[in-house]
Amino acid sequence: MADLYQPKPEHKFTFGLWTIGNQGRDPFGAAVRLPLKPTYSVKKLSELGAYGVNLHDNDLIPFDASASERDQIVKEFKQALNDYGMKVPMATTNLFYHPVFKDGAFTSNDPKVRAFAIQKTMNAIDLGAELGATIYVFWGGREGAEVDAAKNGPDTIKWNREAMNFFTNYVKDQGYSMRFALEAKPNEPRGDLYLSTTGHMLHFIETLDHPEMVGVNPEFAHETMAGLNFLHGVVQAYEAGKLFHIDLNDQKMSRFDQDLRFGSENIKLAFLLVKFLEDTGWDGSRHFDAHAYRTEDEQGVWDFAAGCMRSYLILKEKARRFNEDSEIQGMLSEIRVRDEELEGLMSAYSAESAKQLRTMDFKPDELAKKGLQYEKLDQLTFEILMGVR
Ligand code: GLT
Ligand code: MN
Ligand code: MN
Repeated sequence: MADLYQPKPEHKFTFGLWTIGNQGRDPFGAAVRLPLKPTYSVKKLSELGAYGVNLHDNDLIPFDASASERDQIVKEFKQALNDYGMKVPMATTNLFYHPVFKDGAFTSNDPKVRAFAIQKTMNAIDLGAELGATIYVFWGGREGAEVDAAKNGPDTIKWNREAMNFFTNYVKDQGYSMRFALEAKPNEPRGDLYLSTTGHMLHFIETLDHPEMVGVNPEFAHETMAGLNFLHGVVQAYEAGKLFHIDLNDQKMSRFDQDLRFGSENIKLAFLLVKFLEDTGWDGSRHFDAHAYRTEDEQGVWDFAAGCMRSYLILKEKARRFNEDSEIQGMLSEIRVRDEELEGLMSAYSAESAKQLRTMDFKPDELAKKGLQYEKLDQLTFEILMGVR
């Protein structure tokens, strides 16, 4: 029997160059691993069964590279993509590392810094388009504050909006087929970040010139840091037609951004997420935005990458079992009660439906007596996950 859990390109697993390239630096300690050459990462990830890699401009091209150095690097990288059959479905801009962005990029108080951020992003969009990326992520790592008195709050929203409008129009002008995915985070590296959750982003998008070009890139760790249920954010984005990309990883609640291996902490939520993506036929990348523990050497990095993909496939197989479990499905059809007549009345207001609803006797005390069997459903879910079912 073929190994069900062997990742293949058709599964659309992707990694950021910055994820496997993470050298294990943290605020208290230096790098523990050597940098990886992007072309080498492409080769290694393709051997593990990945579909592609995603990148920031500076994951590939050093900040201060000359035009000819840039062209040479891009040429070699494209050759590696071609040699190993790997794609670059998503690209993004590093607007957080260089000290010039210490007070933000698009929301810096200094118009020169904001203009430089726009210039840098146009170049990075060109790079993404050249590599074939159709999704462009915006994560505003430095768009935030420690001292709120320093900025006129509404300006930060307006500057962010103007930047997004600038880029959607730029992409249209260039004729690129590219859509944007906005990624929220509540804090870190700034004390507080603006547009801090997927929910904030979903509203912000509706205020843009071309909202149809812009969706979200929810990240498991970031919503969890905010104390939120990641699945709920993903579901809301999906229902709004705004789930353009997804950052899979794991995270303990109320901690710094841990970016843990997918499935390593909250197994049940990871399962429900995989089940949701698979049940809805998500056809985008399964992108892992995580990194190996600081304890690891290079082999540990590849163990980490293989683990993310294998865990996803294991959870996908569990989702199949859940969907084919007749006891569970029987319970679900009882739990998810349907009533065509009532649902018709509630689905749209009319004077007539209001009148009818007013005259009905719902017997709330009777309704309240019904047990819902969620204890049993949750136990059966656990048993599926533990492999005893
Ligand atoms: C950075 C951040 C991630 C973002 C990446 C895209 S960079 O590693 O922690 O969550 O998705 O800018
Ligand atoms: Mn992310
Ligand atoms: Mn993160």
